[in-house]
Amino acid sequence: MKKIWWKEAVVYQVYWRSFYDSDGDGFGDLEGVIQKLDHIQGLGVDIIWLNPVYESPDLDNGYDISDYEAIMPKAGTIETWDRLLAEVHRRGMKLIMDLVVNHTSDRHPWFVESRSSRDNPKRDWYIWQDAKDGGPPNNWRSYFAPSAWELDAATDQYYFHSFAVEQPDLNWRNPEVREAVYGMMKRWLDRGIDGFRLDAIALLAKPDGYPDAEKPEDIRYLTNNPGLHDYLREMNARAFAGYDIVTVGEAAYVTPEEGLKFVGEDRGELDMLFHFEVCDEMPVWDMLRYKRIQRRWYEGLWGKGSNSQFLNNHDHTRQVTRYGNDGTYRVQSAKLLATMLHTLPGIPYIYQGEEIGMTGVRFPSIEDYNDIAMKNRYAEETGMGRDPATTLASLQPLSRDNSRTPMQWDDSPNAGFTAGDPWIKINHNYRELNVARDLADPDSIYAYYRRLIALRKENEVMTYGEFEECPEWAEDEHLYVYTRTLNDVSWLILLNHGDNAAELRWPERTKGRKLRLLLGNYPEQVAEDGAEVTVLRPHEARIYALA
Ligand code: ISL
Repeated sequence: MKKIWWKEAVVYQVYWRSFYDSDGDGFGDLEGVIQKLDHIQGLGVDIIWLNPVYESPDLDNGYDISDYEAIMPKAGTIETWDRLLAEVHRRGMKLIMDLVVNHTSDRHPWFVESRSSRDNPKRDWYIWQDAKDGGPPNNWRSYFAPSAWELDAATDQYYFHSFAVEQPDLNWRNPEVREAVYGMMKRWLDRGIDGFRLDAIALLAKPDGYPDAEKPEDIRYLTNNPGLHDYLREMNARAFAGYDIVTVGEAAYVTPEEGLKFVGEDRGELDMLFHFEVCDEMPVWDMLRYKRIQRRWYEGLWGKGSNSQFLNNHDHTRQVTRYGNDGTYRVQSAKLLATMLHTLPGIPYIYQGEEIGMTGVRFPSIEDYNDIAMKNRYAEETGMGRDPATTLASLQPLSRDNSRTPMQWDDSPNAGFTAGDPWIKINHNYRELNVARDLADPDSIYAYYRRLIALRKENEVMTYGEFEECPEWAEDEHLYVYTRTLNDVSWLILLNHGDNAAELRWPERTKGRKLRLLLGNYPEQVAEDGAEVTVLRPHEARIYALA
């Protein structure tokens, strides 16, 4: 069977504006990414996911595109971009581009035309509706604003936006829109990229007639609507066919069964899902519950469609802070979470900085924050009279800026990220938490990620192995214990997500078998011969080969 290259891959996400600033303007840039490719390649990763670099007013950090085929000047030029692609390929890695086709910037020429008059030829490229009862056409919220509708006084109609007012949704019902998007995609593919990460792709279809929502706060009505998969099948046929690429769809709120509609190998839609629940707070046991819910994918659907494994990205706060322990056990916790993500079925995604255990932040003032989602919510809530300090405190843990602070390269000023004034504050812990420090330590988080990724390259069981949970984990909700099996190779993974030691009865299936420790996140290992139980230390992870 012809191997599919991306199934055995590890992905590294580059949020370029916070990666490395080569010209001292305070923003990371494409030249900076080029200069730091050795760091990425040093991990052993295969694919780089580059967040949007297209021309944009940059209100949502590039997710408000005003020209799909020009590079944002603060990121660099198309010539720099071409050099980045060549350098990535020269190192044997692949580059996938983040692409936003659910909406554009309100300054995209398409929207400027569309809003200019009701009979403009591009009017129907966006979603316009008359007022209802003197107000918005329905009661929908958007992700970033109290209403998903904005009145355009000049033409006395409302336009629809799933996110910020400045991000009007394209009207995917319009074949002209679809054709324009497919043509643009093919021009990028013809430049030699290796695929796309498709932003908010589950939102392309909207409910017919735009009916009121029973619960406007429960924003799921914006996603997974009828017609979506018709668009994705057409996109695959019209844009992706014929290219040896990988397409990754970002989709919140999909169950494993729904997920298979996007990426089932017989569906002709996308290759891989980048899925998550958008929860206000998802403590570690909820995250474990979610990973266990995904079990239906691993046990029933795995092999029929591909999935990602991640816990943080540029939207979701640092995993060691949100789901682990970013204090006493930060190093063990970072390694534990990585062990889970790299041993569960799925393609692991590493978000820049995760490989050194970077943590979330708490800035003292709303002025220190950049995230439009957070700032809009802060304005909305304080505008309704909520105490500003209480509002700030409630929004800080989930601010997307938690994961957007600049990469911490070393303990020099600004963590070696910029010689200028950084666009967002550096995390204060950079002096003791940085790449240089990890590179000098054979037991660092970075070194552990290298060993994990090397294990994957040497052992197909991590990619293709059958997954089976060991019921013994249920003795403590912070435990997670499972096996991966491929032919005669069987691995046992033990994880303790708690701050306390946890006793685990050796799983039945280990009886009479030899255990060989392949990788653990504690230097010293305890003797295990013949014992009935083992004690997992706080945030301890172990990968055993069963002989
Ligand atoms: O993080 C979320 C809400 O706070 C998610 O709902 C997220 O905004 C949504 O799933 C889509 O995210 C993507 O599209 C957004 C952009 O702001 C995000 O950075 C991007 O990942 C609009 O383009």
